[in-house]
Amino acid sequence: MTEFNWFSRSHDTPATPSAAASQESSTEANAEATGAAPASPEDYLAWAKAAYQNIQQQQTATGTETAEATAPDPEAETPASEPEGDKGPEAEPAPTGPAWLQANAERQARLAQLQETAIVEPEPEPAPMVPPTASLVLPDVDFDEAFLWSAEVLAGQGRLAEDVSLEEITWLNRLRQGLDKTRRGLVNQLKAIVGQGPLNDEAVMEIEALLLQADVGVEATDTIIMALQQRLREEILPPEQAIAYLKTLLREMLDRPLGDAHNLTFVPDKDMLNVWLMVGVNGAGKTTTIGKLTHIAKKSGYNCLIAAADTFRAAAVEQVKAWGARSDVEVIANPGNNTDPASVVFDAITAAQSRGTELLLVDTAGRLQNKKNLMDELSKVRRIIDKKAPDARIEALLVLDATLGQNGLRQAQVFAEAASLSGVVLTKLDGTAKGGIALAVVQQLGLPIRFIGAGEGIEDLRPFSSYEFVEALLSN
Ligand SMILES: Nc1nc2c(ncn2[C@@H]2O[C@H](COP(=O)(O)OP(=O)(O)OP(=O)(O)O)[C@@H](O)[C@H]2O)c(=O)[nH]1
Ligand SMILES: [Mg+2]
Repeated sequence: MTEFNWFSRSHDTPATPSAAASQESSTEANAEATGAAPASPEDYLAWAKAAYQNIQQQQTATGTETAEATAPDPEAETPASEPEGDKGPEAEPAPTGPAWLQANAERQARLAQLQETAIVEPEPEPAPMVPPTASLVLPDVDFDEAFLWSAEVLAGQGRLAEDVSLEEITWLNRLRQGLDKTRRGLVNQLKAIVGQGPLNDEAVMEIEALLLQADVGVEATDTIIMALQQRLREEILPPEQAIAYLKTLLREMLDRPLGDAHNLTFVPDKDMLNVWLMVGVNGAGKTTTIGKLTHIAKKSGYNCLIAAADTFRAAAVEQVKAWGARSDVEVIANPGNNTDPASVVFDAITAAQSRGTELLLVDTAGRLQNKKNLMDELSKVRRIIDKKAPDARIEALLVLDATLGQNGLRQAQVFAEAASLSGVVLTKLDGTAKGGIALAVVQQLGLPIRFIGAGEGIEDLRPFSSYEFVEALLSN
């Protein structure tokens, strides 16, 4: 099997022109309906069962290998045929026979075993040290409502049941959980309002309030309401259909900055240098995002390097080095106080060019957009990259803390000018964030969202998919 690319979330097709490849995979990842999507609820259920069975088998298979995912192994490359990547130490011996049938019995047995031990040995064991890679330990998966929901979202995008991993399922659940509060507030009330047919003034005001509360922002809210009004004037839609229309509308808005379906997925090109410059205000999640991106990139077979260009705080270099170590990726830093970040970037590009690095991630110091000297420093970093790596594919990503809501957006324009932004990473969607901020971002900044973070763990970052996001935001 070809290598699983976690950026495109598909298996790499070797020797395909990259433009065509990304076009194709993007259609698959984002299209609202593809030929392959199941047609009926029964088909969805069958799909979910097949995916579940497959995941159980994957887990059983990796359980038999000596699991060493938590110990850094500088020699080991993730095997190309193993899309799962890191696995927690699964101490259970592999059972024989179909995993699907055995899963429940096994879980019961394990539970009984645990209970037994608790009686025999009432003294609580000292809690084991949780290793920093604890989030890599994959939990047992239940065939429950959450699984079914995730399966439906993946199937709805035309994904193949045998291609789906537990990580994707758990990630979708986490995203949905993060948007839980927003969704509860939105869906039922929206349904109640739009289900009444053409929107009267009162209804418009109610929807407006709902969207503004969800951080959608004034501009995007206006756009949504106008479109909804227009549609509901043409035809009275039952609530379910009105919500379905709203979903399409939101997806279109989220994908609009991408233009004519061009470059829907954000995949670093192989066999050439890609430089990703991460910028944003203090504490937005730049360094953490770099750690998570490195993890995805390594798992997808990229040759990576990190530039520690946050020379503002000594601890910043240590922090990014710790992240690098977790994925076994080298960090180029310049020891010494107050070194020029641009010179670190220069050194890192030199190193990247001589080593055939494919993805160079540049960590920068957090800065406020109103600090002119710091913004000038950022412009200089960007200029150095453009000059020193003219043949590289350069992306500048603004890392935005989603919990800041509209306040977070004020910074963007200045960053856009200093760093020539090409996209946004939305972090902390697991917390108090209201998901509507994603719509405000694309509407007000005109920039596509490229990744979303929902947690502090190494696995808690995913390429943005408007389909998944809108489902997590609006489905029951
Ligand atoms: N809950 C949650 N916390 C996050 C997420 N991303 C980052 N964080 C946390 O946010 C805090 C700041 O993250 P950093 O990565 O250090 O932020 P930064 O932008 O590099 O900060 P500076 O270098 O100081 O500008 C840390 O405690 C992270 O663990 C996320 O998606 N969810
Ligand atoms: Mg940082």
